[in-house]
Amino acid sequence: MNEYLKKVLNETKIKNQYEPDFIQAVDEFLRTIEPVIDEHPEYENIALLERLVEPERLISFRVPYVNDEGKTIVHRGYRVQFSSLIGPYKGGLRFHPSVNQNIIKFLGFEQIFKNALTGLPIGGGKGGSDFDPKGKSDNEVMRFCQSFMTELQRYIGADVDVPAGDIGVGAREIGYLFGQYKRIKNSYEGGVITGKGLSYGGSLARTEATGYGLIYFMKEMLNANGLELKGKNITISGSGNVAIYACQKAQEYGANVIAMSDSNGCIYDKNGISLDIIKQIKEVERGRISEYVKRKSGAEYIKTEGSDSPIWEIKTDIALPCATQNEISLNSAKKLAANGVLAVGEGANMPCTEEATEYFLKNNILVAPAKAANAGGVAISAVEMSQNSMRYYLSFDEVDQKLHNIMCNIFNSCKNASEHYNLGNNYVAGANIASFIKIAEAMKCQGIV
Ligand code: NDP
Ligand code: 2IT
Repeated sequence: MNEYLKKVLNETKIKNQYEPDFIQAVDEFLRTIEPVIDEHPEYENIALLERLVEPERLISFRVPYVNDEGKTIVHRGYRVQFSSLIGPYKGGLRFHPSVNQNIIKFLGFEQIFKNALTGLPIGGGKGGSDFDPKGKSDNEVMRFCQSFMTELQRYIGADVDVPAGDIGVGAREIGYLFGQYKRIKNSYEGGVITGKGLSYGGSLARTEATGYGLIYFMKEMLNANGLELKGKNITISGSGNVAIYACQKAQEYGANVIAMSDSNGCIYDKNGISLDIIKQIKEVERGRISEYVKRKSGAEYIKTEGSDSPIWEIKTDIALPCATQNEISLNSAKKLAANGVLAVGEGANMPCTEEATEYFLKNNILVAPAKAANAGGVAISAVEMSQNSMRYYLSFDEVDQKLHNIMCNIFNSCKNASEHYNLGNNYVAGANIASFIKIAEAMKCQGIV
């Protein structure tokens, strides 16, 4: 490895020793941009990489709320404002018990490059809390969101930092967060948050965007490699926002989605998942996926035991991890490969461990990397922001068409970058290189800041 890269990576490991996921994200990134660093020895003198891995700002705050029993509960809130190089900080909020500084920083780091790939003017940020909306009443979720926003509002704004949803933050939470922001500011600033409801400033097709975008990217990637989506068996982990709309678009394109999951287990339905049942369980009832087998004959439920999800043991052509980070271990990667998987599409952020990604690439399994493949959500968030600025709405088809173009452009950027550096169809490296070139150029232009 190039000496400068080695030095930055070592420093990152020392400075952030309690943040393994952040180190993993930086490690994977730095390894792949080596050919660009080799061409630019001048970057070392301006500490370009040292600045890149250090967030512009990291905010941590107390979030107290009163639960339905009258007890006061205290959570921790975060916002990392990683990079404002090419636009206001932009990225989702995650509410999940596993959230800590490490998780928020890895997500914020990834977001810089994902957002750059969209070609739209958005910087990188991320936030969230260790609050778990699961099992809470609507009133509890509302009180928590109001408390969270009462602090967060000091740091955000349509031209400053624009949050959105992520795990545990969907339409309900965004509504409560926006309502409280507006109440405090006494001003309707639609562009301060995205993923808003359609009745108060949201964009058509934002709900679908990440999942649809993943499938648009996958289709381009398969076609470029002489394969097609139609008729393929697909397994999709998770059954939240990304998983559901990936399933919908895959089915529209004639693929057969045979399995989905949640954190407790997976369902295997070889005749094809009935998405209406999944939507009813997950979007309406907020229930567990195990319910599915009670409503659909011929389907099987397999409980998760241990750390690996059983979904990766099912034979499939295409695997779409759409739940969470590091959900595909080396062990799961080997099982997928042994069962003949052709392609992996990362709907979640960093869902494959570094060893798993390496294993796939070594075994000629195509990988659609998260930064590129799941960028459709944030891209349409940016399109929501522009509609809010224009005080105008685009139709569903107009937004969907933009999404499709953006995902095709992103695929081409990854492909061109990997081909330019003789990396074949390593789109993991392609995505990192294409976005890094853009970010590095902006850093050079803006001086030492
Ligand atoms: P949701 O909260 O809607 O759904 C999350 C799904 O993943 C649920 O099925 C959940 O199961 C499962 N899951 C979450 N954490 C774990 C875990 N630790 N182990 C196993 N399963 C888990 O979130 P989204 O669909 O919005 O997000 C899914 C992924 O996609 C995340 O990695 C997110 O960062 C990424 N992403 C989201 C975008 C968006 O626009 N929403 C955009 C780009 C990426 P359970 O209900 O049991 O917890
Ligand atoms: O990871 C992501 O890109 C998101 N959760 C969406 C971010 C956004 O601002 O829409």
